Amino acid sequence: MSDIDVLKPKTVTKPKTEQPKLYKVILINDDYTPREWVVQVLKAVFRTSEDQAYRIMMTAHQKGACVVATYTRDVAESKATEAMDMSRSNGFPLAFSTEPEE
Ligand code: TYC
Repeated sequence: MSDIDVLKPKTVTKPKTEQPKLYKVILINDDYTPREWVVQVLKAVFRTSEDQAYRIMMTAHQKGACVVATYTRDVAESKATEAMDMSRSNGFPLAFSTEPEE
């Protein structure tokens, strides 16, 4: 056995698994959806408290849009779709978009 073999490390370090990219779900303001409906949808789909939902809704109302939360791509897209489908079924044009985090 050469000296080199004796010095070989006995453990192999596995490369760390990459963190999945996160996507923001963004609530978009409009002039038609009632504030109460926005709050209900945020609570039901995004599991926010009443307080958080009210603040997110008011931020979108005043600034035009507000980040609701971040998720993996599939979860972000399905929550945005679920929230919009619920709103359409009830006659409201409430919109959400998704975009990757920087
Ligand atoms: N602007 C709406 C109203 O005055 C309420 C609202 C808030 C709608 C936030 C959408 O993302 C929204 N009735």
